[in-house]
Amino acid sequence: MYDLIGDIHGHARALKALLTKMDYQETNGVWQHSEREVIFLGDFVDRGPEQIETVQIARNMVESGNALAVMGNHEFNAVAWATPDPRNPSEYLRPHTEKNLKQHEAFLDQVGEGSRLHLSMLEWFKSLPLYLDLPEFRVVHACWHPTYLESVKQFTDDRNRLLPEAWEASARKGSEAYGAVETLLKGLEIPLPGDHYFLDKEKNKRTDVRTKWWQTGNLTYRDLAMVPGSEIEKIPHEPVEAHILPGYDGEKPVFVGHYWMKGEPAPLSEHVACLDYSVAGDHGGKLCAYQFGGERCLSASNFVWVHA
Ligand SMILES: [Mn+2]
Repeated sequence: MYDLIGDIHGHARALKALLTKMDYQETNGVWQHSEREVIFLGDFVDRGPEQIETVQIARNMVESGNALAVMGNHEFNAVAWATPDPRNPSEYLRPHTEKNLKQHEAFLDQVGEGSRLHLSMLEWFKSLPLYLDLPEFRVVHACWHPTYLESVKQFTDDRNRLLPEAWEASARKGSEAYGAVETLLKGLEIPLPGDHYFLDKEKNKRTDVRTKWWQTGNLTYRDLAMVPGSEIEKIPHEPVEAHILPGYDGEKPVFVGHYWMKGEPAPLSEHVACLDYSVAGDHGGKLCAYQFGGERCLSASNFVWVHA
């Protein structure tokens, strides 16, 4: 059986505490459990103080068969940051803007930009699948979206890993690959009607909102928007057309990270759970796991966490 772990963002101390709490032990440099395996939901890097150790713990577990992992948007961005743009040789697939540098600087400092360790970590990031569809549940960093999952197949191999030749298109705004990867790893964003906008965590002005994509029924923009609490009043109560959200079929549970949740961990619905509880947040969040025991309906009592 599996223990699923949410976004770590360089908080190796919290990761070790959480593994210990779930009875994993470090033996010969690898954290392991005699009966259980971990599934990491991505976002190992950026923000936190021990990013190298975090990647090493997760990678050792994956490479020794003690864990599986999917790619987070921060791993995708790390690869795109370091990959020259074939169309503009002096540029990179992820532009080296002030804003992007600020988001990635802690990792680059800790790993040493261009070092052997850096290149080795990028190789591992590239090897991570975009999603897992296991017999009993599904895993994706941000959004399980049937249309985009279908369209991403032409850009991935038989283990759901982005093909080497698909990275360029995946980073090129407007392409089919970009739309698919963006939705799976960053969630389903929709434009606000009229000239509405809000400010994100970094105080950047945004005209697209992240959605609670798993919801169904008659919803307004405010119902489905995932924005900082102080901004919610800026989102209008105008109805959203029903076809915009994919909903979720509930065939089996799906686990995601990505959404910087707060408060007491609990499932989002019977079949959907987010395990990102903001361990790297400014006000000290939690690193959260879900101990899966084969259940069809997710239970709040299976969440485990440690404080940052
Ligand atoms: Mn994320």
